[in-house]
Amino acid sequence: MTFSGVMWLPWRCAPGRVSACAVRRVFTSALRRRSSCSPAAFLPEAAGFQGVKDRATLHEYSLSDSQGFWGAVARHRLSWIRPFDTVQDCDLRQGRIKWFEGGKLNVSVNCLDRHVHTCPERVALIWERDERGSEVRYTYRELLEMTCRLGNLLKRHGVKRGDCVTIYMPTCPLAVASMLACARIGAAHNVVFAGFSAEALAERIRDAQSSIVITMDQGVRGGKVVELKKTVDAAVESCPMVRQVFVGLRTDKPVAMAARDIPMEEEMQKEDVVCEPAVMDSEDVLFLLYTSGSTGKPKGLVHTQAGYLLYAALTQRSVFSYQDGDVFGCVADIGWITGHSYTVYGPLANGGTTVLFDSTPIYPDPGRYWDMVERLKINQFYGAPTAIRLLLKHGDEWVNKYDRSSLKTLGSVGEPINTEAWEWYHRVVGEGRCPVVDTWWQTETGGICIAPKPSEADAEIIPGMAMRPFFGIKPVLMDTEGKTLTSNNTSGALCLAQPWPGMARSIHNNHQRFIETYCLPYPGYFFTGDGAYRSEEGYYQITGRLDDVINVSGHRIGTAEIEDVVNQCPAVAESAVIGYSHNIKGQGVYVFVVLKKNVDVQEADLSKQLNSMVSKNIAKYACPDFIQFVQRLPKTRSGKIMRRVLRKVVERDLDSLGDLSTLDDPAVVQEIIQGHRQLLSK
Ligand code: 7RM
Repeated sequence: MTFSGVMWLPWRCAPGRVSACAVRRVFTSALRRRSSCSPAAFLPEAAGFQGVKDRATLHEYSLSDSQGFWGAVARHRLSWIRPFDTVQDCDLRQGRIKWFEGGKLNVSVNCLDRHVHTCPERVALIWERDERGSEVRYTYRELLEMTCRLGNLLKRHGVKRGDCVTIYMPTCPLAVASMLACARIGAAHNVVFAGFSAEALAERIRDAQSSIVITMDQGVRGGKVVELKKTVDAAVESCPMVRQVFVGLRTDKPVAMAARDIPMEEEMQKEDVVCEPAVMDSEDVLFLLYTSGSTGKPKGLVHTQAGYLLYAALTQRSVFSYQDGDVFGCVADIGWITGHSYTVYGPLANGGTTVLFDSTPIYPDPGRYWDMVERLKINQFYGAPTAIRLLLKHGDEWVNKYDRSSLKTLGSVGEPINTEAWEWYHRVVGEGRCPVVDTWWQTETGGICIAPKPSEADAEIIPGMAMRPFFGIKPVLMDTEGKTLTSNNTSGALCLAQPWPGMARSIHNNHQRFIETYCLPYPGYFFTGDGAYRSEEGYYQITGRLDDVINVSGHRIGTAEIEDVVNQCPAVAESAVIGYSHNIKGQGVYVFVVLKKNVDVQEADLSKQLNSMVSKNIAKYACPDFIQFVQRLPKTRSGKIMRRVLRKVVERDLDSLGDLSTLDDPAVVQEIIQGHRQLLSK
């Protein structure tokens, strides 16, 4: 596919949008031709849908006959042990979400066995290790064998259907096998990003009530050793329910092994290569995945078997135009939902070849991604805007050094992609010939909900816009009163009006919080927490979070989580954390701190201490970029911190501080502005 005919069009800014007011539109050369794409090109099973002629009517059909649509797709795409009786039984008002009830299946069979039957020697995984040029390939046969041995080992150590296994590992084949082994024996997994601290890991182990942890001796990332086993040791000290820790090997350095620790590879060798798959109900739990919300406590979102897998598989194939034989390169860590859906479950359910990227974009140099694209002949590359912005700054030569002719589609995820980064990705990385798909979705949605594709080959793609809802997705914008905004060229709170199979079912141990967070704000709709703009043409652009969640380098973090840690410091009276625009990370962390009276500390020492507290209690990425000590915070007379004022100060948007009349003492604003200027001039 080739893009040509680039032109500029005026851009109508949504209120509050910061991005450029002009945007380029990219048309394909085929624009002037009429599309010859049939819906069967997007979805072979659509051939049976009466009267469906193109993508738009297929999308309408998926909404108007949701049962017919998802029923056909589920029968066509998944291997069932027993067919389902009903397609869906959902009521968003009550937080009841059930898909494909009565159906029985096993997710690992769908991801492995059925491909082993047809093409056992096809490569399932390419592990792109930190050491450049040392990639390792695993066929479907080998991955199934590893999964079965591990499944048997877990069973031998008492793991049962319904148990939850915590996985604290880097992105590697053993981690994928661990996820699939859980699925095989009917246990749920809880993958915790291996960059999280011992405290954060412990909190997630306890909340998930996990008695088993799987980890590695050490990780290797960017040439540096990451002490995974040591971190697990520290974490399980405060997790009395942990019975066993399975330890895989990555480096040669021996690590201390206690009585509860089990050397994984050694023990796996003793196990049988056949492991009977558990017969699971569609709505049994497949995994928990913790994500940040607007309170200090992360929430364990619950995803179930059939609907999740179906949605991940369908979106992976159609949003990226993935075809059999392609090499899919999603560089997300398996600790995030993107790694779950587009490194593991989507590609494997489709019998694809998926890359496990276990390094950084700039190790050993900023050519790493493109060197990998050349070496592994990657056809679809899926990454985060923060990395694209970083590489853009390093210059085109790092890209041009390598042959990227294998690339067909480029994807972006995790945060808004600014026009400059989009253009560079499209023009330099993709040589202007690969569609760039800006994909919007969340841990909660399970898979991509809004993306430029699938669409007719000649359909336009607008830079920095997710644009089109996926099949079965009905976005609506709401005003502050909770009324639906029906016109175009409008902004509002983004809700999804119909349930879809990939959506999260609950928050672990707290269904009430699930209902309150997602179902109650706009009764009858799923509230995403994001704001969006709908253009004149009806395309969607995500404008950012509406709650106190910020996005640092594509990592979601609640400001309240950081505040909770900062407030634990004995010298701190109170604090407020604000996200501000950062030209590489997307957002940076800015902390306002009020000290207790009569404490005698050096601000510089305290800053260091607060930094290490955040790193120890959460993760390095959550560390403050700026800490400003203030006498007091701007508060309303009822005592609420006016974050809006703090946000305006750090964004240096002093002309629009807004109504300050409800402030208890408006003089505080000048104090804060002064302090902010001083901090920046240091
Ligand atoms: C997949 C993932 C979800 C939040 C979401 C948004 C933001 C994600 C985009 C985006 C603008 C995008 N899951 N977000 N994708 N914002 N454009 N294409 O990131 O649960 O970790 O984060 O990320 O705010 O609500 S997540």
